[in-house]
Amino acid sequence: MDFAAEMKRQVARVERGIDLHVPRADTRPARLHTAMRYSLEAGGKRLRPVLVLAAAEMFGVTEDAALPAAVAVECVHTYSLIHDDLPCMDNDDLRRGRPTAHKQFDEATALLAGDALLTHAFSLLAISYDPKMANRLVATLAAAAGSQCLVGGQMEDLLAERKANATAEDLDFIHLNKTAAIISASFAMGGIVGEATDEDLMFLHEAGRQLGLAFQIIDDVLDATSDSATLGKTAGKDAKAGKTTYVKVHGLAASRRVAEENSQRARATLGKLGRDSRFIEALIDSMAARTK
Ligand code: GRG
Repeated sequence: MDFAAEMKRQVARVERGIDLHVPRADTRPARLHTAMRYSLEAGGKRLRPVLVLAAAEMFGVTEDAALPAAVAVECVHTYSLIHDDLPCMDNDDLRRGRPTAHKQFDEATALLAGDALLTHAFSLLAISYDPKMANRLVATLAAAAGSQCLVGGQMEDLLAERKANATAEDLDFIHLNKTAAIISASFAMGGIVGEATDEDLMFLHEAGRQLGLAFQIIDDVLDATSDSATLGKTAGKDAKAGKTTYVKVHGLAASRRVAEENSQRARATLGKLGRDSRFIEALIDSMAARTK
């Protein structure tokens, strides 16, 4: 398998899906829809939607049945980035190599664009699948995006910034909820579209948690070792903000080791499905070796 070619194909599918399933920029109010598309179309690695498509393909879904689910996940992810960049949160001005949404437009427009992307994700699931499948997809994505996962992880992250003695356990909680939950939901949503068994969904969730942890640890390593031009977002922010990161708590070498261990665990968990997981395994390797 040619991993680079396959990744390119999957990313192109995601981008076509975004174009197809998100209102056009000139839909009234055009400023809002332009802002939604501005952030969505800025690129990014498209990891989460590609995981949805690739997981669905493992279960025999080769046509575009999983595309609305993939776009829904990317809408939720993009909303979280827009809100995270706002002055009341991380106050950042660079994202995906472009000015952040509130810099390009204004704070109120960025806030509304994030709100609208979040809502659109669930609308897309509800209208694109039969009621039973839609229900399972909505429940899975809502759980991962809600107060006990993404939003809760973000809350704990903000709280940890204010306390001097955030622990390794606090950090694991933040990583598992802020980052790994949506990655885990991406795998599971692909499995749901592919009508995976409950046992297989459990393996998909588990592999997603393991990949999510590895991904966030690498993110911490890159923040400490790379530069803004390469990352397309501000580098060195964590140390500057005195943030408790994996690198701060465990050091660079141990962080890299734990990331590698979690990547290997994710590959082993996927192996339990007994399906062709070569593309996803190569994707896991490429995420472990990524430079942005
Ligand atoms: C505001 C509810 C709310 C949540 C914000 C996503 C997030 C939570 C914060 C962004 C900052 C951050 C380091 C989050 C951890 C997850 C992460 C590494 C996000 C960036 O994902 P990538 O690298 O981004 O896949 P691209 O742009 O490539 O899609």
